[in-house]
Formats: sequence, C-alpha cells, structure tokens
Amino acid sequence: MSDYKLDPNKPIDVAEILKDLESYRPHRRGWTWRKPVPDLHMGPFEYHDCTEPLKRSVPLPPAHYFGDIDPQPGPVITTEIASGRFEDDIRRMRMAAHHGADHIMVIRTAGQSHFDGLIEGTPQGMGGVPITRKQVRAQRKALDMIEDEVGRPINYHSYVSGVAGPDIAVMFAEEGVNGVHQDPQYNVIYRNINMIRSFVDACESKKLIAWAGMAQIDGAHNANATAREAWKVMPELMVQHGINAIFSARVGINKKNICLSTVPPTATPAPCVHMDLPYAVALRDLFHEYRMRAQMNTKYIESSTREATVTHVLNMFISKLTSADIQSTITPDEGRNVPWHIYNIEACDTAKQTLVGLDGLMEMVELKKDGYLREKARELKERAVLFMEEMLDQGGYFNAVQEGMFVDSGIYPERNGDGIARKIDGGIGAGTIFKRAEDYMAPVTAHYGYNNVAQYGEQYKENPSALIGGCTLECPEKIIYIDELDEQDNVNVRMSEVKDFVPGGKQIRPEMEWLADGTVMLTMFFPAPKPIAEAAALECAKRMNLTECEVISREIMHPQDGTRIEVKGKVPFEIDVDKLEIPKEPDVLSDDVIRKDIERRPRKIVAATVGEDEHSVGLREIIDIKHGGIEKYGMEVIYLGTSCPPEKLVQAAVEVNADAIMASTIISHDDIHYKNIAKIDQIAREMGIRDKIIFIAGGTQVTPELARKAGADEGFGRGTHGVHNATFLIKRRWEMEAAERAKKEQQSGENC
Ligand code: Z98
Repeated sequence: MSDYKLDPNKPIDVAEILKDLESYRPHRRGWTWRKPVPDLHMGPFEYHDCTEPLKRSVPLPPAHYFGDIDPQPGPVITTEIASGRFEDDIRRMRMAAHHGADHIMVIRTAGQSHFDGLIEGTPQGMGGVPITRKQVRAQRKALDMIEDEVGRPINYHSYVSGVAGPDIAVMFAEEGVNGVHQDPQYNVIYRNINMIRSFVDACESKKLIAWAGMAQIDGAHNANATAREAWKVMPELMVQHGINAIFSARVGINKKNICLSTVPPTATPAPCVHMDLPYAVALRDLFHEYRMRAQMNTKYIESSTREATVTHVLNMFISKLTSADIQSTITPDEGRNVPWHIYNIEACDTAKQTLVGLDGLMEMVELKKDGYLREKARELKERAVLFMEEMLDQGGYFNAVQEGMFVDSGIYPERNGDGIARKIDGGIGAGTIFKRAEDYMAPVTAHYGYNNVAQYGEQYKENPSALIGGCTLECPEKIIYIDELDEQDNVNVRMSEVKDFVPGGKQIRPEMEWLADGTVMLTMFFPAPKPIAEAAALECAKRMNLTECEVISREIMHPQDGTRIEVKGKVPFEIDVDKLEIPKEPDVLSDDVIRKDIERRPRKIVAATVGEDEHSVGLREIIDIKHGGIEKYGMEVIYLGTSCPPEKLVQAAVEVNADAIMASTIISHDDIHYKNIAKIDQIAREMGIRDKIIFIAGGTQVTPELARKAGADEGFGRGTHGVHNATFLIKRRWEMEAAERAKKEQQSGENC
C-alpha cells in the first residue's frame, strides 16, 4: 500500500493518488452537512450563521486586514468540476476545497445516461468526464486526503441517471460517493428512457442511496433549463419536486437528505427578486421537511463573468432569505463551454463572500406575512395543486407525460402545446421490465422489494447478503476492480504525454483546464463594432503567436465606439523554471506584530529628503498614515522637510534620541544620492551614534546593494511601501537588541 500523504507545501501528486487504487477503500460513507457555530468570533468580528472554520484554506483577498480569517457560511457550497480529464480535476478539487467548496459535483460526459452499463477505465470526456469506478475511486481517495488537509468533510457527487442507474448507484455506494442526482423524471423527459423502466430502476437506486446515507438532488432544474420561457414552469417544477421527494421518502431516504434542485426561474433583466422570491417562499411552504439545493438558472447563462457574478449574487440573496441548504456555484463557463480552474474557484469565492456578507440578515429583516409576496406564493401553490389534479384526471403521471403536460411553456393552467410528450410504451429500454418470478432471489443488501429469502430463514429477510457471507457493500474485497481497457485513451497515456510538466518540476506552461494545455485568455478593447473587433482580436492573438485562437466572449461597449473581446489561445512554448529570474518576496511582518512591537518600544524616526532634493512625494507616501505609511503603526516621525543637509538630519536624530534616520533621495546625477548616504553614515559615526541608530535610505533610483555599500543599513527602491520600511526597522532593532543581550551575557560571563 502506498504511504503517500498530502504535503500542504507541495502540489498534489496525482501519480501517487493513482497508485494501489485496486485496494483503496473510502474513509467513510454518507453526506455531511456543515456544523453551525452560533456565535462565532473570528478576528475582530462576531458571526451569527457561520459554521466551523477550516484548518487550512485560502481566505478572501481583503482578509489580510483582519488577521487572515476565513469564515465559512452555513450552506454547503457546491462546485461542478469536470474538465474531461479526471486527473486534472483532482488538482482543481484541492483548490476548490481551499476556497470553501465542500460539495464536489462531477458532471458526466454528455449523454452517459444512454450507456446501459458501467464504463471501466478512464477515457477522456467531452463536456464532462465519463464516470467510471477507477475515476470515482481516484477522486474519492484524493478527496479523503484533501478533507484531512482542510479539516472538513467533502461531499463527492455525481449522477444516478440513465439506463444504468442502479448499477451506478451500487458502484457509488461501494466507493463512498456522498451525494447524487436521482430523479426518474429526468430520464423520461430529457433522455427519452422508458418511463416504467425509469421508475422501477429508481426504486432500486433510491434504496441504495438510502442505505449509503447519500444526499439526493432531483432533476427539476432541467425544466427550467429547457422550457422556452423558464419562469412559466414554476407550478410544474413544484409538481416534479413533489413526485421525486415523496417517492424517495417512501423508498426510505431520510427526508433530511432529500434535496430539491431549486432554480430562481428568471434572469436579468427581469425584475428577478420580485419574481423569484415568491417562488422560493412557495417552495419552502410546501417542502419544509426537505432540503433545498439552490442553483443558477443555466438557461440564461451568458459568457460575461461580470453579469454571471451579479446574477449569482442576486440568486444568493434569495437563498439567504429562504435558507437554502446547498449553494451551487455553477459558473459562466457553462455559457462559454470552457471549464476552467479559475472560474470554479472564483464562483466559490463569490458564494463565500456573499453568504458571509449576508451573515445575520434574518435577525434584522423579516419576509412580510401578507401582501404581494404571500399572495403570489399562494397563487403558485394553487397552480401546482391544479396541475396535480389534472394529472389525476389524466390517469396519473405516466398518462400526463404522454399527453405532453410537462415542460410546456405556458404558466399552468395555460398551455402552449410545446411540452415534451413521451409514450408509455416507448423510449429506450421499453419492454424490459418483468414481474419478479416466484423463485426470484437476489442475496444482496439494499435491494428493493420482493426478494424471496425468507425460505432460508426469517433472519435473512433483513439481511439477505448473509446468505453469501456478505455482498460487495459489506465485503469490498469482492468488488472486481478493472483498471484500463483502452490502450490509447487512458490516464497513463495522457499523463505520460505531459510528464515534463508535472507540477513542482522544471518546466511549466500556462494552464486553464488540463496540465500544460498552454491556454491563455486575453482581454481586449477595440474602438470598433463587434464584427471588426472580433476579427481584429483574433488577428492580434495570432500575431502574438498564439495558436488555436477563439473568441470566447464579446460585449458591446457602444455599437460603433467600442467592443470588449475575450480570446483564448495556446502558447507554443514552455518555460524553464530554473532560468526564471524570481525576485525575492518582500519581507513583511503582519500589522499586528508591528503594532505590538511599537507598543513595547516606542520609536521616533527622523526623516527628510536630503541634499538639494525637493522630491518629497515618495517619502510622504512612506510616512503618511493616509497612504498606509509607517505612522499607522504608531511610529512617531519627525519630518524635517525637503533639501535637508545631512548634518541637520543626524543632529536632529541626536536631539530627539531617535531610533532611526530615514533619508530620501531622488536626484541621482553624479551619484549624488549615494554620496549623501555616505555622508550621513560618516557624520553619524563622528557623532558616536552610528551603532545605536538604524539608517535607511530610499528613492526611485536607489538599489539596496549600492545603498548598503554607501553606508546605509538598507536601501529601498521603486515599489516600496510603508510596511516594508516598518518591517525592516522592527527586525533590525530585534537584531540589535539580540546582539546587545549576547554582549551583556558574554561580559557577565567574563566578570564571573
Ligand atoms: C446540475 N448543473 O448538476 P447525462 N441527471 C440529472 C441531471 O440534472 C443531469 C444529468 C443526469 C446541472 C448539470 N445536469 C446538468 C438529474 C445534468 C447528466 O448522462 O448527461 O444524462 O447526465 O445540477
């Protein structure tokens, strides 16, 4: 067994994850909700609806002002990851987990619903990944390690849909998958799978889902994504939710794990909240025993990340007002069909930021109990009830589907006649359902319905697999693990093709979805109408030597005066990491540490621009509190102004007993800046204070090495901020104090 462990300071090693998969067993089963911490104190703040913080994570960008806190909101956060190569998705999962995702949904390659069995091996996917045992096992194994690293369980999820639904459900139960979409209506309506087959299969699938404690999400959102006018199917959506929810509960799934796939039915520029909120309220009224998974409406997703982000935030406002349990973060990638790392992560951050930003909202506001909101919600519920009554009149669900009642774009009871009609005896798998024979027997766990095991003894009724010493659910060693079947299309071949680019290695290429794919995105603006701008953008990308260039987004700034274009393309080279000139990261202490040290030992600093130098702007930036200068830490700065003679600067330092001298010089003609630095050093020596005082020099033309050579303790050039100076002043004083202590100890040693 490989003893590979994730090292927080190293890239995840996918090759290690793939080792010994045949004997890997998942750490746990079942879905995990976040743990609320009602009055959570983090940094300077108190949170009201946040959950247990993570052990390791990447906080939101401004968090460094507040001690790098990373509060985690209440809802589980989903990200949908499936670039087509599961091995690359493993790295993305780790990034997403660090940004707050605890529900990793793996989108299947388009149309896996039509496969009538499990697929083995790990072929490359299109628009998703083929769901196979090896792929699931590898990703669950990686997530087992990632969840230990971040300190929170991560729910792994995919689909139990299609003709092979029950086979997939068994495999998922065996492999520790924690959440699934399961809804027979999806198969019927969108994949034209026979309805009797779908509903019978669903019994088996749901039984397994119940046994493994998975969370289940339904497929109702697809009506939203399909209907010509998505907001008009609201009553029908409630019916679809109702059918799958009660069906699942009857088969035995805990209602707390039955989730409705809810979608705000409108999109910009509709008056979204006005239309979506009553719908969300109606859902909560009808389905208060169940959970809600809120997702964006993918029908209206366009390629603008800005627009998608605002829509996402508006959607989450509804989620917050109506307490969604799982928040999806489906990204504008859906609109561009470019499943890229950065957009998964950005959308997770958008969710975290919005939901934490709305923390405690419901302590301050309340949804009105009467008026438009409640009347509209009631109207929607009534329409849903009428829909169900008509279904009964039709003779039940199957007949209603046959009559085209579903995904009709009229708001029920209005009908547009554009619904999706399916035949009861038609579709894939029609005629494949037979009544179980008298002597039918399947000695397996989590099996639905008549099983004829009592003949061997009553004790087997609850535990049929005891007859064979346990099935694969109890005895995973009975699982037959098949590695790769296709010699060309498999993970080993794909990884060997990019072996020179293994993360952490010597060669690197830009990447958007697959290791070393070389893909970059360029944003451009042209003062021209869209067609010209598009063509010009492609031409630019080509002349920049990018290959496979494609426009992925265009936004009109003005029909004639300007267009914004985003282009993707590939760079035809790689970069040798060893040949890169990597500048040293500036050394900075945290604001807290600096402040505390100033409290311990107050500092006075004399500062001026020296010689005949009137350029004070840079120095003021370093000093002034308004620009984040060193005053903000409580350092007292005695500013002597511009063109200060070196003697005067040192004299002032003596008079006020300063901790440090700060000299700024911009003029560099005849090396006057270094000459003045040398002068200050010289005078300080003559006055006997050089070994007690810190002397730093700065200016746009100052190079640290040359400033030190001229006599300063340190030099600061272009790009310096107050914090860099403050850090140096503190650290140098620590060194001086340590040297002082060592000297004293040595002296007292000698005296003994
Ligand atoms: C989501 N953003 O996951 P095939 N079953 C159900 C589905 O909703 C889907 C599939 C199967 C969406 C993603 N949903 C779209 C209930 C897809 C996909 O093999 O393509 O049919 O599986 O919420």
